[in-house]
Amino acid sequence: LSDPSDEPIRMRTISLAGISAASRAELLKRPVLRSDEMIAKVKPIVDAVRKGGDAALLELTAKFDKATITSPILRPPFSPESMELPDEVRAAIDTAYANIRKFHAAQTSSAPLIVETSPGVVCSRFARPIARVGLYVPGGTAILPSTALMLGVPAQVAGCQEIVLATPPRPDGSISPEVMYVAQLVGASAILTAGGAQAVAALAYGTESVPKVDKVFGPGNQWVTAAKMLVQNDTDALVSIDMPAGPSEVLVVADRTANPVFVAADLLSQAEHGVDSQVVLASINLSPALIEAIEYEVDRQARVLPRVEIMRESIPKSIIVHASSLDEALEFSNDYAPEHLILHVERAADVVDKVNNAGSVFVGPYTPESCGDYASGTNHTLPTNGYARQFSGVSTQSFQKHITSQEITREGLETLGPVVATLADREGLGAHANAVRLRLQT
Ligand code: HSO
Ligand code: ZN
Repeated sequence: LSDPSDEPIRMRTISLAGISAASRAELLKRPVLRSDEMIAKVKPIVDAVRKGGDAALLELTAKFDKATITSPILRPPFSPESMELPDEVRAAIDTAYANIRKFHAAQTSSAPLIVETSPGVVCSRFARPIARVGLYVPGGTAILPSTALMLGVPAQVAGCQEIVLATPPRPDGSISPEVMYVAQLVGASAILTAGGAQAVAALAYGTESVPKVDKVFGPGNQWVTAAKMLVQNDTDALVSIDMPAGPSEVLVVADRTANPVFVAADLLSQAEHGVDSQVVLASINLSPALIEAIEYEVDRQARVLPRVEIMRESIPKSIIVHASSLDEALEFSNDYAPEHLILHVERAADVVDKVNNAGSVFVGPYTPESCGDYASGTNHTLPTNGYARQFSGVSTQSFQKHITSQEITREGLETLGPVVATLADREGLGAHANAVRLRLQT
């Protein structure tokens, strides 16, 4: 038997030249998420928490997270010992927090939009925070204080009153000090020490101790995603979700100016997230020598990385797609609609104009995706699975809703009223017409 560590860690290569429509469509697909099957699997868990409240939640936490806790909720002030961190980690979190806050604060539109559509008819639109939000921060193979920042900062900036941060406990029942520190920075009003579908259910319905929220945010495994989809469809829960999240992805577009070391590093930084992570390299006429240099670098860098075993699975499922022009590569990228798009091309900033579908774009050789993942200011909660065609990443607006309002003067109604009455009559809705005519008769 051959030693798996002797196998090169390589991507598959496919050329777009002369490709059939069916094969091209195949390339654009992600591994299917069997959402209906997963929803059926999570339903008993969601129902158990809904009916059994805290007791069911604690039982499921003991079963899935192997943690015995007495209460699922922590309230501030959180103890300083629970967030003890090395100075440099704390300083790094502080800098990331400041940058993310700066970018998300700039997204708020505090001034209402006011338009006089015709004389005496004034329409306006203004934002209000969603009162109660639940932020899911995954546990599992990595602790993710960065996700706590990406969800907590816009919630704080938007002015949400109740911010419940949910994350699975460690076996001793505690939460990592990094996540505790972020919870305190973003002003979380409660920490729910639970994970998986059970945490989503507790947030959606509330329990004796867990506050019910109005919207659930955050990435998670298939269980979490399925539970979010399930509760979103239950009118009893009256809850919405940010977006259907799937495995993380990146598409890198590279031309002859690309640095193979940087390209490989960017591909691997996404491939290390999980065995189902999607990594695509779209090559624009790259020479065989440059392709070989990238492949060599992928293998060389992966071997010495701590999560090499994950990359041994995700990289062979990933693809190098050969395009013969910048336009062909961008057309492919727009059809794929990647969560992250990295442009390792000449005059990369000019290419951004051609991007129509992507969660977030990383422009030029010195812009690794890692910066957006952690600290530049943009949000890393982004649409995956091709949903970048119709979804935006999480932003401050995701934590707000917009209300419209109007005020019409007597004179305004004199001009607009007959228009409304005519349309109401056409729809056979006499009471609507009356609401106008009775006023104009006085
Ligand atoms: N790339 C991930 C976000 C993340 N990266 C968290 C590091 N930590 C989702 O797109
Ligand atoms: Zn990442």
